[in-house]
Amino acid sequence: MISKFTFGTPFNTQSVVKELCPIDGEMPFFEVDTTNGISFTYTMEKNDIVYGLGEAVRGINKRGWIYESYCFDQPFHTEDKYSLYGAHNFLLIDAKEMFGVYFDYPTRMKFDIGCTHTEKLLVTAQTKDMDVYIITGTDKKDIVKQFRQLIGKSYIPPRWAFGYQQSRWSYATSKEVENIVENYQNNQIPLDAVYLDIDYMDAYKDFTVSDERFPDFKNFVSKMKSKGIRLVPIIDAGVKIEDGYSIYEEGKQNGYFCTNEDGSLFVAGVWPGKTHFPDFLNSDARKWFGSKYKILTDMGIEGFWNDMNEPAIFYSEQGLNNAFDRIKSFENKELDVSSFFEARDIFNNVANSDEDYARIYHNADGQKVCHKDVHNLFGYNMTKSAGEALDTIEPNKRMLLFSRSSYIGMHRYSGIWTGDNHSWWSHILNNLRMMPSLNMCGFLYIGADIGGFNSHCTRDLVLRWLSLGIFTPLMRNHSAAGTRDQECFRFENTQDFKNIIDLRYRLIPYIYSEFMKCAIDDDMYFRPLSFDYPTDHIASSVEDQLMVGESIMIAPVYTQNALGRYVYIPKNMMQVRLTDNGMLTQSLIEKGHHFIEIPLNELVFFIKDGYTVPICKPAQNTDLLDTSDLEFLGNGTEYEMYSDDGLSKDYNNPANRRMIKNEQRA
Ligand code: MIG
Repeated sequence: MISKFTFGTPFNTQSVVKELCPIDGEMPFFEVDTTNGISFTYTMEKNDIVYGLGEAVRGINKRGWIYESYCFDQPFHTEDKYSLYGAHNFLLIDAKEMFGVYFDYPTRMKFDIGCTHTEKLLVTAQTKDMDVYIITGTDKKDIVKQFRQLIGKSYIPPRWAFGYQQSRWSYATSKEVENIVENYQNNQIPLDAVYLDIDYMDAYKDFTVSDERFPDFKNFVSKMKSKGIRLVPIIDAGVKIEDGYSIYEEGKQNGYFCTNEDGSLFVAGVWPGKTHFPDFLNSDARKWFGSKYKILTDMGIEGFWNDMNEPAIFYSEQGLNNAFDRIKSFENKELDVSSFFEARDIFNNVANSDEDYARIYHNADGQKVCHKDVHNLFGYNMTKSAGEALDTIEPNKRMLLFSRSSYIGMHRYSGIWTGDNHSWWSHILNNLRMMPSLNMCGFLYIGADIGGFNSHCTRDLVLRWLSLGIFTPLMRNHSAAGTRDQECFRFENTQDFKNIIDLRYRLIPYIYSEFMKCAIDDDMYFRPLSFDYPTDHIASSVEDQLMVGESIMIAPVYTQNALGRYVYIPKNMMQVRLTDNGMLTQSLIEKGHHFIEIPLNELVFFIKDGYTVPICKPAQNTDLLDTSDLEFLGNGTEYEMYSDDGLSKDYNNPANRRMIKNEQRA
């Protein structure tokens, strides 16, 4: 059951799709105080678990830290951070009386989950204009399903987006892209897509392609496609200010850009230099910006990633002027330690500043709103602009789309990637832990930068990270400029990489089928163990294993130089091992704790007793995958298989779902 409570006059975020009548009465579970902004207090028992918050640092159980919903370009995903790029205000409290709660509030919100006071869950905001939904149900899966029905169906990508994808900031010429593809193909490592980061553009101008570095782009796109490779260009939020650049001219003429309070256009420094931000809270501006994606789809492009849409601001004109004024006041003065640090921080604090977010204004279809009051909706609406446009441009064809910044509601238009992580071992674990909480919030097409974005990677890190990555719907290796090359063919013995990525392709019948069933039925593809084994209190505290689809449990290695790892088996399972010669073996493993040896060139996962996983033969790309000739892992006798053409949108056709028999068993 879902009950809605309305406080003040909420801004319509359009994150929910069901109109509920607000209840005029006291909110259950929480003590509400509206004397200063708003605060909600819930008292937790010692063993209560708090799930949720989507994209965030730290554990699956969010207890013991403060989190803040405030979309932020955060390149250091360390434990001391409060926010990343998304704002996902859903919590699931696993207590004697279990419930879910969603705070539909478009700007900064704080969740102190037993940090200040061990037993208090304290949610606060500076203003009280919001809708709050309380969800009760029979169990955790049921509560999440009800929430997912409230917020609407998840975005579904084309099937080729389940293939392995290679990215880097940046492949700056068509030659470089060809070289990447050739190396993958020569090493027979499967590959479906190559990403174009900001250097494909002409001077970082959205919807342009550099003629010099990518001559005859349309032909190049089709040449790559004939090799089974899709190119996926990046789109940034800021539009370069440049006379004669049509996007800039049109936006200016029609009033489609964000302004300052006095109506003059807000200027932000980002990659192209000085830019304006399209006013994504304005439906005309959204429609206009979205229509520009056609420039690239007309050249054969079938997928995009939207970046810098928190929005990230390196500097604003005013912010920069203020910084120069302030730094001048330090000149020729004798600085003590604290004023030295103050001076040093002046320029650090110019980027993504609250002052700038307070300077920006939107015309939300006639309503003038300050950006700081709706900050978390910007990336969401940029991506909505793209998603709605792509649906118009190609009504019968799925397009790949994912975004960096997000808010609940955006899951109906696209997926997300989890931003600028590091080539750190701990970030394999971060990757794993964010997946189920994102699924709770409707984001199903998700993944992290495999191998790590910032910092130099190592061969073993990339291999271990891939061993988790083969289970994430978005499986993309991406890295930052200036870091060590991390494409699979750069390392010794590429066969080890091939074996792991081949396994991903072998698993696509299962991964795709499970993803589609979860999208259609509003279920979670990734689940904490406690969702499947609710009465097992050890399973409830496992933070480094996950359920993947209905049959699989994963327990990836995330420490360097490890012989293997401890795995908790909550019930008897089949242990599946990819051996160093690329073969799969399976054997029964009993309930309990096990140390499992997993050499670097092997991979282990588990299948629930009585369940089945359909697999096929690997192929160089998804277009070449033959999914008609299936084999089966696990000891179940049948499997509910979803399959379709992977491209059209007839998801609910009952012919797509059928029971198939595990021939080896039945
Ligand atoms: O300021 O486009 O998260 O994936 O490679 C950095 C360059 C801008 C941030 C994205 C990252 C991308 C990078 N971008």
